[in-house]
Amino acid sequence: MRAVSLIGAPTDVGASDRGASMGPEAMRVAGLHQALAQRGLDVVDRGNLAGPANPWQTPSSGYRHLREVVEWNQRVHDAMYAELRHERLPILLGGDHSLGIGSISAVARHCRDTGRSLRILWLDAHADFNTSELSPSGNIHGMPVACLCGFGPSELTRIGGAVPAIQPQWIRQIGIRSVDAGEKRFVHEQGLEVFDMRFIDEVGVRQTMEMALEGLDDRTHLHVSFDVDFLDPEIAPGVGTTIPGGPTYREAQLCMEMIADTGRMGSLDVMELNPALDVRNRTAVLAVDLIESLFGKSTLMRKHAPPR
Ligand SMILES: [Mn+2]
Repeated sequence: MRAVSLIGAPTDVGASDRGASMGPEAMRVAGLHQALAQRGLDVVDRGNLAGPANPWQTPSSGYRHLREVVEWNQRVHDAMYAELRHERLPILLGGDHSLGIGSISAVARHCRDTGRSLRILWLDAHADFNTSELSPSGNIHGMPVACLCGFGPSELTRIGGAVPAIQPQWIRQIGIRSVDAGEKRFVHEQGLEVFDMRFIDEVGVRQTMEMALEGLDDRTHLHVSFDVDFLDPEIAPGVGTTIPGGPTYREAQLCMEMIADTGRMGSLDVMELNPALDVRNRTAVLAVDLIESLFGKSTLMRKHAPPR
């Protein structure tokens, strides 16, 4: 797909900190549109979706701001689905990661419509596989993967028209380094494929990505859900929940370039960028740089592939 649509979802209703609502504008200020247009893509910026304000309440029955999160996700679902139907590659500019529910349920619906299989790369410091029983906080940005797999309030699990929206085997989680105890058990129980930071430390990004991308074919839709907190906080301070020990700049670039090499990416989320915590927009600039790599920008100067 050479046609790309930017969709801003300026909200932090699912987050534990305020500020991810400013993420879409920060990426625009960092030059996302121009950077993609320079890659020869047909880029349209659909502007920002509108939705309820953040009421900043405490959780009720295990969820914080459930009504608002549902409404935002419904709008994200509709917007993503519309772009996919028009054979455009949607880029969701978050916004907190709870919006992955609307985004990925739309992608899954599109795959059902078109008879494709779906592979999801979840680049994140966290597994985001909490449920209201497991989550101490009730913040729904810690729950999107569980909701997509059918574990969560029905208002959220049914957004894409099928419950569950996805199967755990379709997901590859990469860069994980912070998982709650109960969540960890649940991740194992459901058989999620997790390439955590220790795995990356031991085998390196190259082999990790080869494994995560194994088995794609020309009927596979590849969705990338990129939580900016995936990156090491040294290079990406502008996120709500920084966890040390993430991928370096070069490691992140290699991840993105290897995804680009597959030629299969059909949709993308860029989530949890928080300009209120950033330093002179550097995390947004970095996010744009990495998105360019996802679309094939590379410094490749070599004649031969490196030995295996
Ligand atoms: Mn996340």
